[in-house]
Amino acid sequence: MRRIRANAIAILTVAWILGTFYYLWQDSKPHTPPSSTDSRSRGHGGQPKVVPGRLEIHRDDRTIALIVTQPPRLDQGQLLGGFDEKSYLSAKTLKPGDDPYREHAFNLQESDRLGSERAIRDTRHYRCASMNYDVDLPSTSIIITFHNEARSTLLRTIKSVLTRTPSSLIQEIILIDDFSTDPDDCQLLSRIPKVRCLRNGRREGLIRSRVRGANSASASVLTFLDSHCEVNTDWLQPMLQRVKEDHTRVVSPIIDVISLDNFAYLAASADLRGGFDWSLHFKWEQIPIEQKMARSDPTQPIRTPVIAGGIFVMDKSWFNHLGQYDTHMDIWGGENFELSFRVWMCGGSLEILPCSRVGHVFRKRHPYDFPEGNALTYIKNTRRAAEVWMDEYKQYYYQARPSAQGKAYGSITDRVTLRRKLNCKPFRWYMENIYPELRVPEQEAVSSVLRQGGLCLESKGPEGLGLGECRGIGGNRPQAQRWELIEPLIRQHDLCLAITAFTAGSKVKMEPCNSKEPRQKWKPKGAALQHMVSGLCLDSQSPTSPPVIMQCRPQLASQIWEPQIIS
Ligand code: LR7
Ligand code: MN
Repeated sequence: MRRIRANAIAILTVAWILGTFYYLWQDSKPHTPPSSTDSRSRGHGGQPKVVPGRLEIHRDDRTIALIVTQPPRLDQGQLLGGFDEKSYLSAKTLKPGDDPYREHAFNLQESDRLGSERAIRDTRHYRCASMNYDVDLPSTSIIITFHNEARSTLLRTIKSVLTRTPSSLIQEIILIDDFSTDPDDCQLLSRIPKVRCLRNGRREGLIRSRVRGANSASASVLTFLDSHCEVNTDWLQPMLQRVKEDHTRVVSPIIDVISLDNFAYLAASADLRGGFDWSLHFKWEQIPIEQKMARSDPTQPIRTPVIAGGIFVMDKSWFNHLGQYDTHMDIWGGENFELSFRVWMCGGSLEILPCSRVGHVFRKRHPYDFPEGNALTYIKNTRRAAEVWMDEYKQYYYQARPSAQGKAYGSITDRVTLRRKLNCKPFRWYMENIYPELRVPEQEAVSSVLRQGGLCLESKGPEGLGLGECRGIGGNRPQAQRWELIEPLIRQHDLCLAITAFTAGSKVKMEPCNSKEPRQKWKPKGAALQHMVSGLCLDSQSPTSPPVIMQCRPQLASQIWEPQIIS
């Protein structure tokens, strides 16, 4: 009896101990997150998504789900390898009494004070935080070109990338030192794991530097950054996702503002896109109102006519297929128009992704020299873009920037050949479909006579044309000798000068105006008038027979037409 009691007590004790252990074990076991209230931890298959480098703490009290995602605490040694951050930064500091803006056109003292890393506000729309991205996004080569960048801004750019990007997405960071004064600015940074440094043997400018970086990149996707940026939370995934889905998309983030005075990180408006005026001056502009109304989802991409140029992601083979950049552009400027026109006109698209945010220090002046001068370089680069891509619309560029006329811009044969080879659409298509908001300037009709020696071009009969003795003076000219020159048309009332065939010797006659009719398109070529499509020039032949088109010989008296403006 006693034995039985003792056994029972022993069994109960063991059961109690086991029960206690089971209870404690249950409590410490990780709980699965609830399925109904939160989707951010879910992948496509409904399984909880494993986000690399992220710690998720889930507390499930059956009614609410609290999920806290924290940036990974990265070990500095692991992050920076053999790179000695302190000595890199302290080797160059502002001397007391020095102007902190002099060298970099931003407040160097403030930048240095911030150090290599800092917390910044997540400036995205709150809905962006619950976006899902593929777990198998491609990795990317990040290309940063710089000329005499401040060490603190350059290092902050790199560290923000390393700390705010899942490391599996970074194939490498390629720095191109565009012949900065101190090679160590770049060289020392190559001790950081994944960072490579290429130094130019002479100053090339950002365009050729980026091409060099792209050529040495080993990933299938390229990511370009300026050398004074700070990337924000999840900046890269939205861009890689869009490019992965369609390799012809070229995507950029919303570019936040880092104050050049106090380095405050400020959110930029999410309603802007890239635009320009006819002088090829880049500007941010409001999304057209109809598009704004149609945007029900603030995380949707924004189509943009042009990109700012410095911060974008592009598939590497698409970049190569489209002809990289125009490497005859120097130092700075214009390449963003050239790339943007090319992408749109040759079958791709440009977008700004609101869920991607990158801060950039905007400056008011260039802190570096332009070997050929700032203005001449900008004119050369934009003139190349206009000559290759803008077709007849380039006249508005020249109208807005008269000083560009006659300035050297080198040979564009290669780029014109590229455009033909890629079978790109005309600029008119770009104007009508991508940037219809850009208005062409009001054409003021200029009335003039077209004089050749003592004779003037005049209309004769319903369609005929010939030369007649110049009659009348000032505004008092006969109607038959009064021409309105509205490029590309040469007009008299509603009739226009047109060729009859595209071959040399063809007659020229008058017919109802239509600015899209190729037979009616003319442009001045020196003192001659050239038919735009055939390339032949208006030739008076002889005073008695009607004018024809002939091989251009602008010195030839029968091809010289002096316009004299009449009131
Ligand atoms: O000779 C040079 N070599 C270089 O490597 C001159 C410059 N650079 C580097 C420079 O260190 C910097 O990293 O090129 C980059 C751009 O030069 P910035 O920062 O002096 O000029 P920016 O910020 O005004 O440049 C904007 O316009 C340029 C036109 O050529 C480029 O497209 C830049 O990439 C572009 N920057 C951005 O789009 C960031 C957002 C600013 C805006 C709008
Ligand atoms: Mn910049």
